[in-house]
Amino acid sequence: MSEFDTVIRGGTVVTAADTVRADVGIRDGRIVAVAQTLTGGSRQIDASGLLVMPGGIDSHVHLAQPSGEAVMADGFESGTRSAIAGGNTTVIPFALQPRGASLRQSVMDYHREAEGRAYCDYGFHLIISDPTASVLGQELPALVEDGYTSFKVFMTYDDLVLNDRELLEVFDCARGCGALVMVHCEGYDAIRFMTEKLERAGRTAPFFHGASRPQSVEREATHRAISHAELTDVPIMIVHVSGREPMEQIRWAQHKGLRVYGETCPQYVALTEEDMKGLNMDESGGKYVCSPPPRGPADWEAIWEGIRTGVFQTFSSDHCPFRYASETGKLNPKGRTSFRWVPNGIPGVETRLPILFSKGVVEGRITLNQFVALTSTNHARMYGLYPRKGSVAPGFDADLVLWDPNRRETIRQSLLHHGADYTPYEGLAVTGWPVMTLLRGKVVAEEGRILGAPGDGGFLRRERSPYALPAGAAAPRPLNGAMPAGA
Ligand code: DUC
Ligand code: ZN
Ligand code: ZN
Repeated sequence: MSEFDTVIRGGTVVTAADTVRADVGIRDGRIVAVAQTLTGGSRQIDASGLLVMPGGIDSHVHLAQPSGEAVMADGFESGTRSAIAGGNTTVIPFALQPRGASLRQSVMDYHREAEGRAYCDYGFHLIISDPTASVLGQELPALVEDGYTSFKVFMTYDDLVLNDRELLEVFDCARGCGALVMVHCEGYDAIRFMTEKLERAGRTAPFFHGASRPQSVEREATHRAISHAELTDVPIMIVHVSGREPMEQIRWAQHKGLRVYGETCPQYVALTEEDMKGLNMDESGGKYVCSPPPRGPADWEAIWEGIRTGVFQTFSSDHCPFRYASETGKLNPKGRTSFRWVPNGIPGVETRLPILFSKGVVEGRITLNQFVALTSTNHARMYGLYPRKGSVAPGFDADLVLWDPNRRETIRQSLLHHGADYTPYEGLAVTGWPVMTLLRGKVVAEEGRILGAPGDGGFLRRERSPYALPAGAAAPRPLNGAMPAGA
C-alpha cells in the first residue's frame, strides 16, 4: 500500500513564509510530507503551472442570519458551496444572540442550521446583543471553553447596538476569558441623526446610505472602541474597515503599542459610493448597500497602504448576501421607501480570493506570501485554528487550493454558486482563479464543479487566540511579517 492517499505533484507551494517548488503528500486527510519529489500515492494530482496554497479561511461571513424582516440568501449549504468553489476550506460565520435570548440557545440554533449541510469546515463567532449578568458571568466563559473563542459587538443598529458601558463590560469579560472581540465601528446616534435628516429632505435613494454614514462616523466609533480597549487592556479586531480615516486610527493605536488589529474586505478596494447611485430603488443602487459603505478610489489606496504595511491582518469577504429582486431582499416593500430599510450586506465569499489576487498580487501591490497570510494563515492564527489550518506543512489538515495564477476570468453571476441573484462585482476582469479545492484531502471543487457534498464540512472547536492576550502578556508571533510596534 502507498505511503500516501494522494500526492500533488509539480506545483509551486506557497505559504505565508515561502514559495517553493514541491510535491505534497496527503494521508488520512492531513499533509504528511512536503518535499522536492515524492513518489507513490494512490491518487496523483498534476499541479504543474499551478500554485498550491492553503485553502482560504474566511473569518467573516454571515449565513442563515436573520436581519430584520429580510431573509439571507445563503444558509450553510449554498454559502459553503460558494465558499469551496472560490477556493475556501473554512468559514467562520456568526451565531447571533437576539435580545432577551440565551446565547447558548442561539448557538444551538445555528448548529442545527449547519449540521449536515456544510461543504467546508466552520466555526462560530458569538454576536452579543444583550450582555446581561448571566451572559457575561456564566454563558460566555462556558462558551469560550467550548471553542467559541471570539465575539462580535456592534456600535450601531437598533437591535444590536451596545452602549459604552456595555461595550466596556463585554471587553472586560473577553479579557477574563481570553476571547478576541471583533468590533463593528459606526456610531449609532450619528447615523440616526443623518438618516432622519436625509429622509426629511426627501433623500431616500440607496445612494444616501453612504451619506448617512460618512467616514467621520466610522472614525469616531473606531477611536472610541480603541479607547475602551485601552481602558480595559484587551486586544480588539476592528472589522470591515472602509477607508483612510478608520485605517489611520488603527495605525495610531498600533504605534502606541496597543493590540488593535484590522480587517478589510474586497468592497473597500473594488466598489465605490457611486455604485449606489440610481434615482430609485429599481436602478440597482441597493445591490451595493453594505455597512460601512464603499468609499472611493482615494480610499482604495489608503486601504492598500494599510494592507501593505501590516495595519490589516485579515482580508475577509463580509459575505452577507440578500437577493436583489425579492420581497425579502434588497427590493422589499419598505426598502423601496428609503435606504434605511435596504438590508445591509453584499455577497462575496466566492470572489474574495480572485479579487485580492488580481488587484494585489498581479498588479504588484502585495507578494504571493502576503496573499496567503491575508486570506488564510492570519485568520487561522488570530482565531485559534493554528497549527491545524492555514499552512502547507506536515501535520496541517490537507485543506488546499490549486490556483492558476495566469487564468483570466470576468466575474459573472452565472459563474457563482451562492444563493444571491447577483454579484456586486459583475463584469470585473480578474487574473488568477481557483482550479481545485481539497478539504482534508478530498477534492470538493474542480473548475467550478462541486464534487463535495453537504456534510463534508464539520464544526471547528477553536482554541483561544494568542492574539487575544492583554498587553502585558508575552508578545505573540508577528503576523503578515509587518506587525506594528508594541505587539
Ligand atoms: N456588518 C457586517 O459585519 N456585515 C454586514 C452588515 C454589517 O453591518
Ligand atoms: Zn459589521
Ligand atoms: Zn459582517
